[in-house]
Amino acid sequence: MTERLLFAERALLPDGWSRDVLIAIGADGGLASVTPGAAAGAAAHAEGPVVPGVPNLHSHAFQRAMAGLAERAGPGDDSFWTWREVMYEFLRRLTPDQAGAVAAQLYVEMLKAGYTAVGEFHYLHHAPDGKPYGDLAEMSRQVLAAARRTGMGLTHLPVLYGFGGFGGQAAGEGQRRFLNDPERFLRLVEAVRDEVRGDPQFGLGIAPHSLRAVTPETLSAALAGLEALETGAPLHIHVAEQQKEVRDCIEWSGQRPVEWLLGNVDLGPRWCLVHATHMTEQETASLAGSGAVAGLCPTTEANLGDGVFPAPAYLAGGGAYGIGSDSHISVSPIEELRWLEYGQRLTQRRRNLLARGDTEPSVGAVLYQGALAGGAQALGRPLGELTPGCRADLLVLDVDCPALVGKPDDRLLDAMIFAGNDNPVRDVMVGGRWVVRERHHAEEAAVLAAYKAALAELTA
Ligand code: NGQ
Ligand code: ZN
Repeated sequence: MTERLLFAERALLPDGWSRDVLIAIGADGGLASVTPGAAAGAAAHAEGPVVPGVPNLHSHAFQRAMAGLAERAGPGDDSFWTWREVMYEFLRRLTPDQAGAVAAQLYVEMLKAGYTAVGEFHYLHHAPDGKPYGDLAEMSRQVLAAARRTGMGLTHLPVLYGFGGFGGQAAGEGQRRFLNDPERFLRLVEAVRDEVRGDPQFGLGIAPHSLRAVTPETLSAALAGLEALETGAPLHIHVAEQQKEVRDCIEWSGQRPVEWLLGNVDLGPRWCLVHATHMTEQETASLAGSGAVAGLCPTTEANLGDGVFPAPAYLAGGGAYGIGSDSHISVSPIEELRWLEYGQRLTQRRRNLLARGDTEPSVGAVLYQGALAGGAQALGRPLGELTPGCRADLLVLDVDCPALVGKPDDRLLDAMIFAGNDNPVRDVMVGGRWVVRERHHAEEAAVLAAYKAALAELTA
């Protein structure tokens, strides 16, 4: 087997920082061996500390192009729900080629920021009038092509979206591009499965959009149909993000959204509950114990005025979590992790809330390692660890980044997350391939030119 070798003077392994680590990369883009205390021999030298790349577990790629367009006060009170109207308006014209150009631009930005895999929660399926494209998977293929072009690892999560509110309410005009019944939805999933099958850069799962957008019947049909296509695939859903959503769910079912899921689906490690912002103590403890991942998107949750996730109780209960950039008003794992802790500091008026004083006092280490483990679980691919069998997805940090200068190994993650706004990521490898070198992506100029052309068309 052809192997390539990388030597890192410092590398973050599952049990902490190690010295003189020899990393062998297999021809399949996976890690063949990881050996601390080794000699460099003929291996290429990493120019700085090496850490695993971060999985981004929640993305709506097209929203990158509308970031910044919903920050003006409307005539009445602005909210998540008025933001959503701006988003629907933005989708009146977006074409498949434009969506592909936006996704490629986003993925270049993500890679440069240190995200090496993404979960694409994909609901923009049809033409503006709601008619399916000639190829049902047209929009999905745009996203897959953007990932291939940029070298991003991707778990595609086609979204089941059938209704406009709890209890099977009719969808509105702004939602026409998203709608499928379970039968057509499963045909789309099958088409995507056929395209990604056997490629270790890709994974496949499904995402019932929210309890607002499905009924218990369509949810069951999709879950049953998926099992026939792809056993054990990840399952994602938006849940309990807004208080109005919680009230509407109670009115419909007598239960809160997370409570409903706990009682009505087999909530275990395959599930990723995105946001899960509004939970009682009981829901928080039960979700933490279920083995499911909480998909946290702190910058989007702040931007949309969602609320603050009960992270201390959830982590104390052993809950798994990962991070997502969701609406892409920020594309930075550092900013997501920083705000996960800062939301707690601001509301509780204390510090270092997400560290574990007894076992891991470093807030940065808890946040980063947690996001790696939960992100990998939610994306259903072997990610997030510098361990044989995992993908060779890694970042080389820049030793000249002022925030990192002079910091001992056990403070590096703290400094990276809490001590600056310069991007500390120098080089990025995904699936054994360097996609960012010295802060540049080989395709960045061409991808940006296509993005500019797409936005010029959109705003013309
Ligand atoms: C979405 N985004 O599907 O893009 C949602 C908003 C909705 C976030 N929840 C729309 N952040 O939930 O209906
Ligand atoms: Zn979302």
